[in-house]
Amino acid sequence: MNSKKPIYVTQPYLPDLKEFYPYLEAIWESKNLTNGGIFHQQLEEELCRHLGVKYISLFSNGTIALVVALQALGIKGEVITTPYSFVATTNSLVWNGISPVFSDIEPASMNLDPEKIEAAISKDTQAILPVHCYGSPCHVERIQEIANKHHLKIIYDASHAFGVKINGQSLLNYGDLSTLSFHATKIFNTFEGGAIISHSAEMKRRIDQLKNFGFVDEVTVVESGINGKMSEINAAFGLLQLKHMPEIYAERESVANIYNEGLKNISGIVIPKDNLSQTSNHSYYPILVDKKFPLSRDELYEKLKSNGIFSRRYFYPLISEFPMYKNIPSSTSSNLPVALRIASEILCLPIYPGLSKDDISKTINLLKS
Ligand code: T4K
Repeated sequence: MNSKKPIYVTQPYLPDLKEFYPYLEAIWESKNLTNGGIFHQQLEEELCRHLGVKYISLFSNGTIALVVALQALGIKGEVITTPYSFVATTNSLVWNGISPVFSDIEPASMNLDPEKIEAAISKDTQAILPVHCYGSPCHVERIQEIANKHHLKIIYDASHAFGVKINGQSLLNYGDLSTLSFHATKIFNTFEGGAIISHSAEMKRRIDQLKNFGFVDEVTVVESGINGKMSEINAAFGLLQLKHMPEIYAERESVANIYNEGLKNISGIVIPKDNLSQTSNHSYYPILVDKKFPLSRDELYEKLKSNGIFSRRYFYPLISEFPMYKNIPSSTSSNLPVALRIASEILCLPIYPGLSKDDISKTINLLKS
């Protein structure tokens, strides 16, 4: 029952190593290591089918995918975004010389509150960069209405939203572009990796040029691109991982169901509604530790840690509290009261395929005792 091995917030899904050998042999045989090889092409095709999207461009990580998505749409000026995310979301703006403008989140989804976006729009605003935090869908239709009204682009940071469906289709089909992260800690991983989902062949072509230094052919470079290419070894691992997605989704769902049941009547522990949703990909298991709980969120975090359970405070501190962002006008606490409260109450519990029932019970029991 009391296993000594540490329990992390996540562990990557790794298929049997033997299953990977044939892919490695094929790479050794072809000597094609990168630059859009066969596994890269195959993974793009299979991901389009798996996710239900038209065009995907693979990247070496999710951060460079965000940086390139903003470049591809030619965004400048100001972009409205959430302070409640991993810091890469805002960093990608700054790497494009764009000024981030933080807008508050709403408590239920922990995503940008659409009703607060319009107040943040200025004459310099060119786009909105929301995050489907924990894979929980943003209010995509309302955000689209606002964007249409003010002629703004929308780029969704969908790093957590692999495989999430809404209104019978992929969540990734909303907005002008969506980006994914395939980092080791994500539900679908290629060790490191990422992607941009686009909706036209022309946009995909532009994105593919941008991630390949701006090359269109052997001797022609049409813009100042970057190197954001995914290698063959990462793409091959993605192909193998994709075969295992049914069991990955199922195992995550069963962990979430055990938590949902075990935590439902603990005073002071709030289970966000997306944890209970049939359409969640269960990429994270966030809970809120409110004032009714006998311990503060940080005390609970420490208690779990001293028992070998490494939960995480995703996302505390807010991005707007980091030194490089805390002095921008929209970072004031009066502008972000909901995000500040959620950041002070959030705790992400361990969830991953292979997490044993004993380890889940150990976590639940520590929250109950
Ligand atoms: N946008 C959003 C909304 C994101 O969440 C992220 C990434 C991005 C953009 C950028 O995408 P990438 O450029 O990363 O593709 C982790 C990840 O490094 C980061 O990818 C992720 N978000 C963020 C939410 O979490 P840390 O600093 O918490 O990672 P780390 O190394 O502490 O790992 C957490 C736990 O996972 C470890 O305690 C053990 C386990 N782990 C981790 C790694 C790396 C493993 O078992 N094996 C591993 O290889 O940031």
